[in-house]
Amino acid sequence: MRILIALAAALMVTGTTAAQAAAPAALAAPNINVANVQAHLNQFQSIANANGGNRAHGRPGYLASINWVKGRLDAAGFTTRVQSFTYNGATGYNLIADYPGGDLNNVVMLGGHLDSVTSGPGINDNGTGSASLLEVALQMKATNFQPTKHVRFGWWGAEELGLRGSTFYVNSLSTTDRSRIKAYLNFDMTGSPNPGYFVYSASGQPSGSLALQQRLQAGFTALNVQTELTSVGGRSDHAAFARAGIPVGGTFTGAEGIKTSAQAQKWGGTAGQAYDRCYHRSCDTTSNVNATALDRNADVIASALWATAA
Ligand code: DPN
Ligand code: ZN
Repeated sequence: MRILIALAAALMVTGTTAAQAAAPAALAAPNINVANVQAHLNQFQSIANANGGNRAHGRPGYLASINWVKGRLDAAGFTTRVQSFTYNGATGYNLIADYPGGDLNNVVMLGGHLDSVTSGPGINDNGTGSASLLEVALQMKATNFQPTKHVRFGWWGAEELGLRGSTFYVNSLSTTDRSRIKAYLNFDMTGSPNPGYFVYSASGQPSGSLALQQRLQAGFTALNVQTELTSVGGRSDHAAFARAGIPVGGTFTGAEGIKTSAQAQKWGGTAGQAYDRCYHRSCDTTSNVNATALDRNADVIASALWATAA
């Protein structure tokens, strides 16, 4: 909603009437209801609780997570596919979900990893990105979004063991199919409890996209949130796409890094403390999520998708 309000306000400042503003506003991304994202996080927590406390590669909580997300997407009319791979003697899974329609030669892809480490349920890392992507996907259908481009989502396995699932997916594509993917947006940790608002830097990695970086920055600007650029390098699944020459972007609220006092001034939270003190620990539960950061990032995911795929 805040993005819509900002858009309407901007139009009114330039003298556009409310009636005239209705048409462009209708093309704007929906506000993502953070309560829905939190409900998905509760599901991931329940899955971990029922499966030895984690959702890690090769453990039953991982496949249960895949099956649950798949069920929600199937019910919404997505075309889903589970891609299996083997790593470390265990079967891993990627979930690929295609939104029907759009130009198959112009694919916009969004993704994040669904696996946790073995030491905990992985709710901020990366239940948050996974749940936000799921809710954005469901809202495409709920709002009957009909983008020009084809939209595909990926939930990756075994990221925590070295980007295994996303790398397997990219390697599985033909050269032609790879070239059809015009953008890949990655979301890994978007609700850190002492959050920063970081956008992947286009210059900090191979094939980082300035257009995607600026689109994500614009999403935060519309919410009146200041951002910093970050070079996430090879630390998450965008790296597999970047290495294949696909333009990438993403957002991140921080892991083990320490919030500076300048950052606490502009973002609130606690200087001198990690963005996520429970990073890769058993305490990365549903209590380890900042709802405001989760909400803002989910809205930015939607705004970037609507702008990129429309
Ligand atoms: N790769 C993330 C993890 O799963 O541990 C942490 C991370 C995400 C670091 C994004 C930097 C940027
Ligand atoms: Zn992660």
